[in-house]
Amino acid sequence: MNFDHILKQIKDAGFVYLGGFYPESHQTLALIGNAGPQMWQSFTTSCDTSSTTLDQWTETTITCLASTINATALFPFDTPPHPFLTWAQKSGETFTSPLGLSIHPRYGLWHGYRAALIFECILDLPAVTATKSPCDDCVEKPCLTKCPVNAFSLHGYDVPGCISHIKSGDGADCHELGCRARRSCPVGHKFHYSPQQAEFHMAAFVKAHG
Ligand code: B12
Ligand code: SF4
Ligand code: SF4
Repeated sequence: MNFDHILKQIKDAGFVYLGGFYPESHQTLALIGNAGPQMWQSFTTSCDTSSTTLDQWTETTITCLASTINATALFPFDTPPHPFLTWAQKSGETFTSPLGLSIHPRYGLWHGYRAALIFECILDLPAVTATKSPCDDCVEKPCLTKCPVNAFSLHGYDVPGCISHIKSGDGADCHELGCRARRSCPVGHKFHYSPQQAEFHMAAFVKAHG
């Protein structure tokens, strides 16, 4: 099957291609996810978001997509977790940012993985977008200084500190517009999540880990 045809099916379903590689000599793995408003629009217009979670919608939508292109889908919310960020690094399409999140040369930190599609054949994957990380030329690294509670440090990511800030009155900014450290990154500005999408992800994060 031609990969351009697969890319079109991925796009028509509201997702973007985020990189790929060959895990075995007869296998292709393609990462797909959200960047830009399309996935959020598809999700919010195609189901009742008060009774269907984003993960439920993702599983239904991508399982259907996978069956039309002869792929098997693995999800970031499967347990135990698949190493999506290690796969992202292997693809060469994205890089590890100082925050731990992956950074894409075009979308910046504003992308998430929704599935890995496994094909039992070798497909001609698109060439990688860039060979070096945007972080290499970012002298000031604002992402490391803009968190109001210094949740990102050499000791890793302070999840309880982050969550208690988001839940406090002072954390309304992070809660309503998304992580301030992430928003300070100059790459991929036009792909920032809308306030509705940012608040949705933050509320889900606090509910799951708070
Ligand atoms: C557990 C988990 C968390 C945990 C721990 C993260 C961690 N230290 O690894 C917690 C709850 C803290 C977390 C938080 C967030 N997460 Co999270 N998380 C996961 C999950 C479900 C599993 C990760 C895992 O254990 N993998 C197994 C290990 C063995 O493999 P690996 O992932 O390849 O290992 C790499 C990571 O651990 C990474 N890493 C190391 N330190 C950190 C720190 C952070 C903050 C992150 C995100 C990664 C990271 O380095 C390893 C080598 O590359 C993944 C989905 C997935 N299946 O990958 C999402 C995932 C990593 N999370 C993601 C996101 C977006 C977030 C949040 C931004 C959520 C939000 N608010 O929207 C926050 C980050 C902070 C913030 N202030 O907003 C995205 C990252 C997308 C991207 N562009 O990189 C993922 C891939 C989910 C997705 N659907 O895209 N997350
Ligand atoms: S602010 Fe700079 S160092 Fe931080 S993620 Fe963005 S480009 Fe990378
Ligand atoms: S959400 Fe807010 S408190 Fe949490 S890491 Fe980001 S900037 Fe810091």
